[in-house]
Amino acid sequence: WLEPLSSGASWIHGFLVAHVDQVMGDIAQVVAQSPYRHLVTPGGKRMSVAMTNCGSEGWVSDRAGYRYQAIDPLTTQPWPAMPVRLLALAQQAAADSGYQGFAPSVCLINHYVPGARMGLHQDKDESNLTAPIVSFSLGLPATFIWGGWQRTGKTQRIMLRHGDAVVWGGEDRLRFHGVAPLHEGKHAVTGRARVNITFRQTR
Ligand code: MD3
Ligand code: FE
Repeated sequence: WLEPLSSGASWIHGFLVAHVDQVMGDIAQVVAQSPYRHLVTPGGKRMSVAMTNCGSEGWVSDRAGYRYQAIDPLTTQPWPAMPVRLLALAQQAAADSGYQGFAPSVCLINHYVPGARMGLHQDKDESNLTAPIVSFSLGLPATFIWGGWQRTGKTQRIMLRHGDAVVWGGEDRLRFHGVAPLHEGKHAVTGRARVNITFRQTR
């Protein structure tokens, strides 16, 4: 079911449940071609979350900064294409939340093991900040933290579970957000891990 979180954000509980095998298969194909890797922040810190991408561009970070680029720096080849069924699911989640015509070029895949976390940040590397971001969660549950438009201030927490989709657009697109350290656990589908997929339209 669809739960509005704010004026521009919706949480679709269990959106992926009927599609988990397909989505896990699509992710396995991407990871076989462009493996998960721990990126380094511009400040030189290794991120605890491992990442890869599919689509015509991917998000990368290194000492030079954060950016989107068409070539995977690890393989020096283009990122794997976005699987058509994954794209269709992302567009369905966006449309269900009131965002028609969502055309993501990027699918960023985040892999968390227990202890991995994502500090409070804004997603603002996209030149188009009017398109929403669609996120899919698989495997172990995680505490997602969302705040306001400044780093300091009140935050709210929701537990994102296996199969959930969240769509962030409108005024909520630039909220600060992060993920608390993943708790120890074992999930029937992902094992000792959480996978989060975000779909982004950069232009
Ligand atoms: C709220 N990922 O990759 S997804 C990220 O669970 C990221 O891996 C988290 O934040 C994860 O940048 C959260 C949910 C999400 C994604 C983008 C947002 C929430 C958002 C952009 C604006 C506001
Ligand atoms: Fe983010």
